[in-house]
Amino acid sequence: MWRPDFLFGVATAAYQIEGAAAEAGRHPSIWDTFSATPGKVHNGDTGAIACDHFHRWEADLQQLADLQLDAYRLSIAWPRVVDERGAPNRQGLDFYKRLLERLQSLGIQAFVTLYHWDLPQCLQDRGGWLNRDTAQRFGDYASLVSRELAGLVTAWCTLNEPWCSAYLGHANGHHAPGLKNVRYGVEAMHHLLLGHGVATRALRSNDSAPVGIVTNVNAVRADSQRPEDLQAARLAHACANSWVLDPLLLGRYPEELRELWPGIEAPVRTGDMERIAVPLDYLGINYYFRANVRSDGAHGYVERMLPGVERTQMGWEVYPEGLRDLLLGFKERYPRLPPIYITENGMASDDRVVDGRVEDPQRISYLRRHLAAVDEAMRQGVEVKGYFLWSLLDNFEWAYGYERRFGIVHVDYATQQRTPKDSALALRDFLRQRKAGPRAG
Ligand code: IFM
Repeated sequence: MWRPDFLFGVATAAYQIEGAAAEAGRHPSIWDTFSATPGKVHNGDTGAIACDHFHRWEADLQQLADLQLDAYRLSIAWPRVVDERGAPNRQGLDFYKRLLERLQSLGIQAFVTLYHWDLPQCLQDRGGWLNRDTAQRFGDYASLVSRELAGLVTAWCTLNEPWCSAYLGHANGHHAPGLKNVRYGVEAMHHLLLGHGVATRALRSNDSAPVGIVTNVNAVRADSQRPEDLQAARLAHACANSWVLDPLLLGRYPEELRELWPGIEAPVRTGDMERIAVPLDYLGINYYFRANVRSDGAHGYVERMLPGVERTQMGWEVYPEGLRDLLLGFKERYPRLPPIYITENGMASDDRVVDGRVEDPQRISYLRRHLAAVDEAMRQGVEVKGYFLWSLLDNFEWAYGYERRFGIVHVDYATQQRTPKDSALALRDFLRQRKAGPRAG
């Protein structure tokens, strides 16, 4: 059922696993500041140690090989490779160089994200993503790492989930830097997307690896067939999906944003939209759940939890068909849709080690059902080239700290002991079979 060149991988992000927050010249990011602020992260957790991957990376990469994975999606920590004056930090660059060389020698393809939310605090002090200049600084950073790491990367990704950086970080304050103003969210989004355009050009001038961007998408359900709830669902879809995809693939922001946030406009200057809509070599799609929405009685929408549906530890509805439907919808809406990778999909559960084993049957079933949804979309003509499970390891789940466990490998944070969960073993067996022969997978 899966073409031999279809990639199966897992994903992680620097701040969520590396730890070593103040080692080897790394300086603080907005997430160090935010997580150290009382009340921002569950239990006061921070990424200071996380999975200690900075010191344990060799064993963690061996784990990827043991699980028979084709590819690994990781991110580079900007404040680890560039110092506070913008100069290269050799120790940080060497860390990633060694890591990528090891992946290459293991035969594992590297998908490298430049920005998975850890903006250097020193740039935040100058306005962060509200300052247009940050897009240029992002381009400088992209230029440096692509010069240094050229030839070691299978595919570059500029930004991970700009929606989360913009909205959760600047409009509702749930994420770093913790600002709460929709106008800021709209401005930050524009500068993030501009940064994507600037970085894409820099990456392409130094390396021939494909360049893309990763966006999170949600399926949306209207709570009823009442016109106001249907309208609410239309606005929710525009906010969750089209806000990022329209500028990238159509070169304009969706009209619905004006209905949702009257009087708020992105700070677009001449030439910006052309830069943002630079052709992509691939699009990364992160999918987790469906949201059920109804009218808020004004011009917005609110979420109402649907009763009686399957949920994960995050409280997110499990709805695999949503992934298929979104992919088919994107194919229809965007004539310039590039090939797609599912760059994240997975679930959190309250996993525990019992007698050396972690049973996580819901995750195995989740994985199977979402892969079936991807397969269906492919059969109906969507070009999907790979699937990355979130995540290799249990890790720092942002505002939820370490309580939510997304890994297929369990981490005991007191001892840093890793235990592959049943889902990891099931995936390994599936991939082993697939590699064994054409009739197997
Ligand atoms: O942990 C995050 C990841 O950093 C970005 N995408 C969603 C995941 C689960 O919430």
